[in-house]
Amino acid sequence: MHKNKLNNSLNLKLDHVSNALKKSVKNIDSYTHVRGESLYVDDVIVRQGTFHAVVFDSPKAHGIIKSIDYSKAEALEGVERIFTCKDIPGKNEIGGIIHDEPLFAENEVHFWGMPIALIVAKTEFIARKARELIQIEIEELPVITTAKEAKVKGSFINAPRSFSLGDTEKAFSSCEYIFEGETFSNGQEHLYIEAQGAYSEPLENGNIKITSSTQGPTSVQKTIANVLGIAMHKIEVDVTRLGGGFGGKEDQATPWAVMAALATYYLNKSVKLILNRHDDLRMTGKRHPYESTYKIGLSKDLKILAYQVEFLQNSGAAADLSPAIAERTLFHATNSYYVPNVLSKVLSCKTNLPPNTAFRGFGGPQGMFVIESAIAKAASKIGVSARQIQETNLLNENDTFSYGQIAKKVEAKNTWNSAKDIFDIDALEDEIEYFNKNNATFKKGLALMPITFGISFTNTSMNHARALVHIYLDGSIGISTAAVEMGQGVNTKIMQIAAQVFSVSLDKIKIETTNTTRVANTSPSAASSTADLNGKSTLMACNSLLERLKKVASENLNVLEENIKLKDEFVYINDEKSNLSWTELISKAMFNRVALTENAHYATPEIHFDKTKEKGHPFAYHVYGTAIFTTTVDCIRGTYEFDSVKIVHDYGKSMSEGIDLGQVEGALVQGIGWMTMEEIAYNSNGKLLSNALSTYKVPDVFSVPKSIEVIPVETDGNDMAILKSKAVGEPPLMYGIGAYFAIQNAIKAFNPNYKVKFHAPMTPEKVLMSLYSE
Ligand code: LUZ
Ligand code: MOS
Repeated sequence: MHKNKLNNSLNLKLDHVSNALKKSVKNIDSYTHVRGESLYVDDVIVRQGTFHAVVFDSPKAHGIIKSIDYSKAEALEGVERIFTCKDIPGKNEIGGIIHDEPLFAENEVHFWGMPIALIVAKTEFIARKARELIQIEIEELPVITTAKEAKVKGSFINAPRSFSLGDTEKAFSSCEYIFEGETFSNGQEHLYIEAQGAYSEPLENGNIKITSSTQGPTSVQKTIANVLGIAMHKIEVDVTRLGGGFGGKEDQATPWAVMAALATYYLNKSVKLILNRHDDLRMTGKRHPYESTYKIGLSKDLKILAYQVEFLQNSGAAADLSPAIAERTLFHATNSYYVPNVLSKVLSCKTNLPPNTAFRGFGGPQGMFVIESAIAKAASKIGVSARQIQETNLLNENDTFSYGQIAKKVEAKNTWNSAKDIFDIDALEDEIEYFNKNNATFKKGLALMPITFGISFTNTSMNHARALVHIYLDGSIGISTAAVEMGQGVNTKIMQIAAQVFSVSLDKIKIETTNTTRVANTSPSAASSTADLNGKSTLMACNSLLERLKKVASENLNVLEENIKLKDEFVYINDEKSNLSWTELISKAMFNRVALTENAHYATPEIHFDKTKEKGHPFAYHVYGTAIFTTTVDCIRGTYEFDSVKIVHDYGKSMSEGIDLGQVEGALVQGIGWMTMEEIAYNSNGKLLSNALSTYKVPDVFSVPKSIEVIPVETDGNDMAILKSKAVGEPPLMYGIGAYFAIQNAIKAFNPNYKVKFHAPMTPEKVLMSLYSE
C-alpha cells in the first residue's frame, strides 16, 4: 500500500521512465518534505544521554575581555561543562582562506555575537539559563561598522585586487560623456529555514561522527581535525540534507560542528548544538554590504568606452570567504556588457560585524548593481533610456572579459532580443506610458535586466568531484557523491543521470547521504556547480559500469558489444528486446566476478587563472538571460507591487525543467528581496537591530510578482554543462536587480525632480521619501 502510494506520487512507474528522466521529473524529496518525513540535523534520533549545547557570545562588538565569571553558570544543576579557548587541544583557528579567525575569542572580541564559550548541559533549556548567569566585563574599543570607515582607518583583510583591460585613462579622454557616482548595496540574511546546527557522536578509539547542516562536509572534517589536533580520518561527517543554505553554510556551518565535536572529544558523549533563530541571526555573517564608486565614459553613439570602479566590501571581522567573494565581484563588474577599457579594484574592509560570507551570487550581484547604476545614471543625464545603453553594449561572440577570457557561445543578445520579441516590449512600454498619463497617484515603471554569470569555482583547484556508484546484486543502485542536497534538487538530477545511463527506473536508484568516508576531499556544494561537477563524475562512473555490463551481456548472448543496448531494464540487441533483464544481467555479472562498483573523478577541463597577471579562463561557461520588470508604485503610500517579471533564461538544454524553473523563481524572488525590502541594520555600536523576523522583512507570498513567466532561450547547450543542462542556482538571483530600477523609473514618472541615489534596498520608506524629494 505504502509503497504503491510512494511510487505514484513520485511518478516512478516504468512506463514513465523516459518522461521522468528528461523533463517533468519531480524533486525526489517532495514526498517526504510534504509529509514532514525528511530528516534534518534536528531530526536525528539522538543517543541516550545526549548533551545539549548553547553558545555564549560577545555582548559587545569590539573590546578587551577583562574578566569572565562562569561560576554561577557552572553551579547550575544540569550543567555538565563549559568549554572555552583554553580547552582547545589543537589550534584555535577556523579561517579557511586566511588564518585569522578563532573558534572562541581569547583576549579580544571583534564582533557582537562572537563565540566565547560553549555551555554543555542536560537540556538546551538549562544551557540557555546558564548562559544568562555568565558575567563578562569588556573594556570597549572603537567600533567600525562601515566599509568606508574601515578604509579611512586602513583596516583591511588583505591586499586589494585589481583587474584591468585596455587603457582607461586614454579611453576617458576620447569619451563624449563621462559620469561618476557612488552606490551602496546592503547585506542580506540567508534565512535558511533550518538554522545552523550539528550533532556529534563518539565512536570507538576516539573517533567522532558529526551530522552537520553544512554545504562543505570536508571543511567541517578538516577544521575539526585542526582544532582537536587529530587526523582527518578520525572524523566522519555526514549530511542528509539542508533546509536551505544559500551560501550561509558554505563556511559558516563549520564552527557549530567543531564546538559539538570538541565537547564529544572531552565528554565521550553525543552532543547536539542547534542555534535558535535569534542566536543564528546574531552570530552569523551575511551577504557583504558594498560601497562603491565608479566612473563611466561613453561615446556619442552610447558605446561604453571606459569603466573604472572601486568596490569597498564590508568583510566583517575576519576573512571567511571574503577574498574569493571580492574576486568574483571583479569577474562580474561589467555584467553582460563588452567594455574595452576597464579598471576595477576591490578592497576587503575589516569591520566589527560578524564575518560576512558566501551568499547566492558570491559578490557577483554587488558588482553588477554598480554598472547597472552607472548605466542608469548615464541614461538619465544624456536623456535616453537605460535600455538603449544596455542594448548598445551587450556582449558579442569573441569579446574579451576584463580578466582575459574570450566570450564563447554568448547568449546575451539572443536572450535580450528574444525577451523583447516574445514579450512585446513596445506594447508594454506603450501600456505603461498610457497608464502613467491617466493615473495621478499610481505610477508604473519598467526595467530590463540582462545577466551574465560565470560557472566554476573561481579558484580553479576547487573544480573537481567524485562519485561512488554501487550496483547491488539485486540490480538496485546506490550513489554517493560530494553533492549536498539543500533543496536545489541535485539528488534528483544525479538520479536522472544514472537512470538515463542504465535505462532503469528511478526507484532502482538511491542517493546516499553526503559522507566524508565514502567521498573524500570534496569541494563544497557551491558556485552553482554542484550538479555539473558531481553529475559529470556520476556520469563517468555509470558509463564505466555500463561498458562492463555490455561486455557481460555480449558474452552471454553471443553478440557483439556494439550491438548491445540497455533499455527499460532489458538488454536490447540491435534495438530488439532480448530475454535478458537488467536484474538477470547483474546476477550474471556477479557470477562472472565483474566489479559492480565504480569510483570516478571529474575535474573541469580547460579552466585556468593566473593571479599574478589577473588573467585567464576561469569559467567553464557563462549563463545568460534577460528579465523585464514592470512595477506599480502607490505614490501616496510609497508601497509597490511587481505586476510582472518576464524572463528569457539560458538553461542550455534543461534536464529537469520543473527543478530548474523552481531555481529561477526562487532566486528571482530572493534577488528582489535583496534589492527592495531586506534591510539589515546594525547600530553604531555594532549591534544587529534587524535581529528577528519582525524587524527584517523578506519576500512573502503577497510581495512576489503578480506574474512570473520564464521562457527558455533556444540554444545548442554547452558540453561543459551536465547533459548540456546549464548551472541554474545563482545566475537568476541577479535578475532581482531589475526590480530596483523599475521602481526608480516609476518614481521618476511621478517626481521629475527626483535624483536617484543608487542606495539599495529600495524599501517603501525610501520610495516614499523619493516621491516627494526636491
Ligand atoms: N564559493 C567558492 C562560491 O568558494 N568559490 C566560488 O567561486 C563561488 N562562487 C559562487 C558561489 N560560491
Ligand atoms: Mo555559494 S554563494 O555557497 O554557491
